[in-house]
This record gives sequence, C-alpha cells and structure tokens, in this order.
Amino acid sequence: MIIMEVENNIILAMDQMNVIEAYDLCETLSKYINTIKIGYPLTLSEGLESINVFKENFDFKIICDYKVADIPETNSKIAKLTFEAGADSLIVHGFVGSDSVEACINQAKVYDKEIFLLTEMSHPGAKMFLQNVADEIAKMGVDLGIKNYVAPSTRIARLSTIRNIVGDDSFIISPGVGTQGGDPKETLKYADALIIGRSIYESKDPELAIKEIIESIK
Ligand code: O7E
Repeated sequence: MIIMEVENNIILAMDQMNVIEAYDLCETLSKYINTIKIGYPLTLSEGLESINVFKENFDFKIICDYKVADIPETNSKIAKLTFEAGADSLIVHGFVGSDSVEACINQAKVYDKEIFLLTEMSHPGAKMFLQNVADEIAKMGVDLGIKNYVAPSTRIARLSTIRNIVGDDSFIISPGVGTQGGDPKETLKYADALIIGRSIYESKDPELAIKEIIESIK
C-alpha cells in the first residue's frame, strides 16, 4: 500500500451538498491542499461521478468516506464501484470483522488503490460501543497488513494508544479538530494528517481559516 503525501497535513472534508459550492471552495483552497475526503453528503446529492470533478479539475487525491460496514460480498461491490468511479482510497469500518474488511482490501488490490481502516470515531457516542473494541480493531488491522488508519483527534489519549498499536510506520488520518474540539498541533503529535471540514468551509473566509490552521501547526 502507498502512504499518501498530504500537503500541509490537511485533508479537506468536503461535506457540502452542492457540487458548484464544493468546486468554488476547492478553487479557493487548491494551493494549500492536495487531498480531499468525499462522503455521503456530496455523493448522495450529486452522484458518485462527482468525484471526477475534483480529480480532473484539481488533480486531488480522493478519499471516499463511505464507512463501509456490510457483509463481505456487499462490501466488495461497494469497493469495486467506488474505485471504478475514480476514488484513490476508501474508508472502511473495522467493527464488522476481518472478512468484511478483507473484501475491501481485495478490491483495493485489484484496482491498485488503498483502504483506510476506521478504528474509533471522534464523536461522544463512540464511547458507548466502538471505543470498547477500538484497540482490537486496530490490532486486527495490523494482522491484516493494513497501513492506513482513521483515529480521533477529540481524545488524544486514545489516538496515542491507537498509534502505539498500529506502529510508527502506519499512516493515521484524524478527524475532529476545530468544530468538534480537537487541537490540530496536539493531534499531529500522533497522527499524520488532519481531516477538517466545518472550521474551513463554514468559515466566512475559508482561505484565511486554512492559513491560520497551517500557521498553527508549523
Ligand atoms: O467536524 P468537521 O466538520 O471538521 O468534519 C469532520 C469530518 O470527518 C466529517 O466528514 C465526518 O464525517 C468525518 N469523521 C468524523 O468527524 N469523525 C470520525 O470519527 C470519522 C470521520 C470520518 O471521516 O471517518 C472516516 C475518516
């Protein structure tokens, strides 16, 4: 698997629901970023093919955040469609177990793409169920040879634990800075890149917002 080079260590979470607005935002920010994350909000409103708007016009790396969590056969179909549509990588839930995750790994191999394994999530509700098994999920990822992970910036001690499990040679991307309360600089002590949405795209001045974040993590 290829470890990504994320410009300025920032992945833009493209959760807008209008492709024109998303495009305009990318025009403003393209000199600061080379990787964006597209999830259900944009895909369900504008279609899977909207990925190509960002690949073709900006040459961005696209991480598709479909938090894939189904039986292996269905996971395999979701991964195949996502990679065929042009995604460079796909985010996959770990709690469904190794067979479901392996189905996505196998499709990633076919298309020479990558998967990210989601361990613990960043929101408060993740403490109810997912946190209890997150270390096991990370260990499963290591056993499966996965090198790319998602872990929360809202709980630095948990992020640090997950880093210890997956090792320094793995690549961790971390959501939850800014609006959800995580600190960018602190997060980057344990993670390789930040996933940031609202604190940039809901800002009155997204360019200023990203410049301030870049300054704060220097
Ligand atoms: O809070 P924001 O606006 O900066 O956006 C954070 C983004 O990261 C948003 O797209 C959300 O869906 C996603 N995310 C989390 O916030 N927490 C998680 O635990 C996981 C994700 C995520 O992206 O999962 C895969 C990386």
